[in-house]
Parts: sequence; structure tokens; C-alpha cells
Amino acid sequence: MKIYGDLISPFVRSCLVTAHELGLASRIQHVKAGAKPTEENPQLTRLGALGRIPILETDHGHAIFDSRVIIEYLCHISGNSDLIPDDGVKRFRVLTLQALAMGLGDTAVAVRYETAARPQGLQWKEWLDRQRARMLSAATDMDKNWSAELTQVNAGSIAAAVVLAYIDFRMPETAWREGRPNLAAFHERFSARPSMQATKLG
Ligand SMILES: N[C@@H](CCC(=O)N[C@@H](CS)C(=O)NCC(=O)O)C(=O)O
Repeated sequence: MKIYGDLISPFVRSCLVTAHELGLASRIQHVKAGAKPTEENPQLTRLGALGRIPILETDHGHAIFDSRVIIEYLCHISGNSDLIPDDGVKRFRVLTLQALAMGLGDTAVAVRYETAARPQGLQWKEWLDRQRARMLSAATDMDKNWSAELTQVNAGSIAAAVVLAYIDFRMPETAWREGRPNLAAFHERFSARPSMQATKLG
């Protein structure tokens, strides 16, 4: 199977980290494909109308997206129920942490587009302020309320580690560690995992 996308995308990297954690990495070909906010990439829209990354192409030629569905697919084909547990309480805690982290990722990517891609003079300061405040609120929530889930390897902790690394890479001025010792310690510990090292940015 193939995963299309650029590793810098936190959504692409989350899928690849998941593949490593599941022992599936050798079965996946990573096809480098970029998605710009103002340009269609026909290689991507051939597979999925939205033309966003990541897209997974199965060995049967079916396209699967978005990242959360790809992650669920990878868990499904490997018969793994640790990354997304079956047990109801655990399952929805993990999926909600994943939604929190991916929501932080959506916000960070939107801020990146607004600051790096949108022409100067057209940028919307109040909107940027709100997105930056939202990013810090999400980090505070992770620091305070998710320590049990963040000590495990699951779909939520993978997304959290990857999205925080994206923020460090793209917007290092974001002081998300300040006053958030639990999250900072989580990130340092998780970043040392072989799955993170094998998909390192930069
Ligand atoms: N919810 C999607 C988000 C994917 C996404 O926003 N990808 C970005 C790259 S980080 C993209 O394709 N941007 C190009 C565009 O939106 O036109 C997922 O989880 O896969």
C-alpha cells in the first residue's frame, strides 16, 4: 500500500508513526506529495476529491482518507486494539484526545497558511490571535487532563506528540512548554520512540 503526502504534515506523520508502532512500515511505500492551499495537485485529486494529504492507496487500489480513517484502517488490518482500544470508556478517551490533538494540528496548519502563504496585508490579526489562543488552550488541556492517556502509546498520544513537534518545527516561538511540565515531559519521552525517530523532521 502507499501513503501519499509530505512528512512535514502532522497528519501524514501521524499515519507513518502509527505504521511504525504497528510494525507495518515495511509494507507501506511513502510517496512524497505536497498539497498547497491554493493549488490542486492532480496526483492527489485522482485519488480523492478533496486533494488533501494524507491519502492511503490500498493494495486493491482503493483510496482511504483522512488521517483518522487511515489510522483506523492500519489498526484494523494489523488486528491491533491497543492504539484505539475496544473498551468503551478507554476508546472514547483516546479518540477524544486524538480529536483534541488533531484539532490543535488543524489550527496550527491554518495559522501557518495565514502567516506563510497568505499575502501580507490580507492577514487577519484578530483571527490569528484567536487561533494562537486556541492552540495554547489545547496544550493546557493536554497538560492537565490527559496524563493517563499520554503515558500510553495510542492514537491520541501519537497525534499529540506529532502535532507538538510540528509546532516546534514551524512556529518555534510558540511557548507551549511554559507552565505545562507534564506535557513537556510527555513530549520529550515520546519523541525518543523509534517510530518518532524514524519519521524525524528536518
Ligand atoms: N483532517 C485532515 C486534514 C488534512 C490536511 O489539512 N492536510 C493539509 C496538509 S497538513 C493539506 O492537505 N492542505 C492542503 C489544502 O488544504 O488544500 C486529516 O486529518 O487528514
